[in-house]
Amino acid sequence: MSDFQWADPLGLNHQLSEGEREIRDTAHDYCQSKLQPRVYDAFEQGYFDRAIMTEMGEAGLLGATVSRQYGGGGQSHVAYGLIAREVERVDSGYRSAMSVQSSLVMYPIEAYGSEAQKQHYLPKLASGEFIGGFGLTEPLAGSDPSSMGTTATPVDGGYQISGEKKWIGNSPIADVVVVWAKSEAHGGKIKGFLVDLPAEGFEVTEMAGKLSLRASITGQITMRDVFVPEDKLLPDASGLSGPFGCLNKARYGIAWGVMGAAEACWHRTLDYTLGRDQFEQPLASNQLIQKKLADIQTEIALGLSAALQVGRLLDQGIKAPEMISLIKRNNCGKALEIARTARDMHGGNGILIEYGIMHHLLNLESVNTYEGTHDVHALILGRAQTGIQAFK
Ligand code: TGC
Ligand code: FAD
Repeated sequence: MSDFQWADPLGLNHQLSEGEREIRDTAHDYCQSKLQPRVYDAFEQGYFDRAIMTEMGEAGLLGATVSRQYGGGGQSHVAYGLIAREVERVDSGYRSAMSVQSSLVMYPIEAYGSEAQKQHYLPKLASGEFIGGFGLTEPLAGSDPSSMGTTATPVDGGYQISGEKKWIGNSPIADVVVVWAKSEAHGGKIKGFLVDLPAEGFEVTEMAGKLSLRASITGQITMRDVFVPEDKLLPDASGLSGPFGCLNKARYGIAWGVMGAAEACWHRTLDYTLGRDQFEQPLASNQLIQKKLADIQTEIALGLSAALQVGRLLDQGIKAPEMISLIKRNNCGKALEIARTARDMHGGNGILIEYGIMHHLLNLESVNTYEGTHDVHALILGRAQTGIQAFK
């Protein structure tokens, strides 16, 4: 008898530790029982339920890799990836909220923060009592964050920050935003500042009109002379490697997450094509349909294996951002193609939200773009091969 399992063709399950399976199952149960029932309304109405963050905190899904000493999960990178996969199986917007909190807010505080900052923020972020945002992108600085215009000017007791940030996940409901700014007191180097909200001069407008990631909340920020005390500067981050260090973690999680969205599309499509007859036979009995199912299965199995491999290397302390670019780019691009194919295989029903495909397709357009676009990651990989910088 073959050990082959169609839903886990390369035996990912056998590669996981007992603890990793446990956190995966906890995440799966929470996501299917609590998130899945509310996602279609949330997507249609463009609504993020703030209670989700406290629920995720209670389930131990926030700050999975952050030390237990500060309220985090003390888990492996693989465990974090498994959580992302389960959350994104429901919706990329919910995974975004989790990723921003875990990788883009908790991680920099743990990696670059003072002891007092860690003790003050991390337990509250882990429980979901606090919500965090990460402000790097600006209206005029997207793929090229080095061209940011936001500045921090030294004043008595701290800094005054001025500038604009665009596309900042969680920011309209955030208690703290990690703002990246060029600091005059540090020779114009990029530094990270913890801005507690509300703050005078700090305005957030919820971005309207998104046809993607509608179940997450995104803001545009204007800062005019926002005072940030000295003890809110992240002491151990300097230059672009500060924000990029956070992006490494988030991009890695996304590589797992999008495979969850792709798996959801795959499983629904398999059920649909087995259950729907055309020309007096199930759609699934056609060679063209089976080929598409085999292609989807193959890409997901390869994408998950690659994510697992990178996760294990990260757990061993290997630092290779290019590896992360490779899996972020590949898995996002493949997940997007899979969602498009799955939508097509559902015929007209594929555009109806209750068939559970179209929101993934629309979401994955954003996921393919944020955290470094598909092409920007190609340029990172091209530079690593050729030694030639092709960005400019
Ligand atoms: P470059 O010259 O390559 O590097 C400047 C400095 O940064 C260091 N560095 C890294 N450090 C750690 N990890 C990485 N991945 C790093 N990449 C670069 C580098 O060593 C250097 O350090 P130093 O000390 O020598 O100064 O910088 P560049 O300006 O040429 O950058 C090029 C490029 C295109 C690779 C980069 O700018 C890039 O990745 N652009 C994409 C921007 C991006 O990803 N933005 C994400 C915004 S946040 C977001 O989208 C959140 S959505 C989350 C969600 O909802 O899930
Ligand atoms: P641009 O940089 O203007 O790129 C436009 C196009 O040009 C792309 O196809 C790109 O690949 C291409 N391009 C750019 N440069 C080159 C080049 N040198 N060579 C070839 N092609 C090039 N940012 C945050 O800081 N925090 C967040 O929480 C956050 N959340 C987000 C949530 C959503 C829903 C979205 C859509 C974005 C979010 N972002 C966030 C911003 C995101 O990271 C940027 O959108 C992304 O980095 C791309 O920047 P841009 O949109 O300005 O596109």
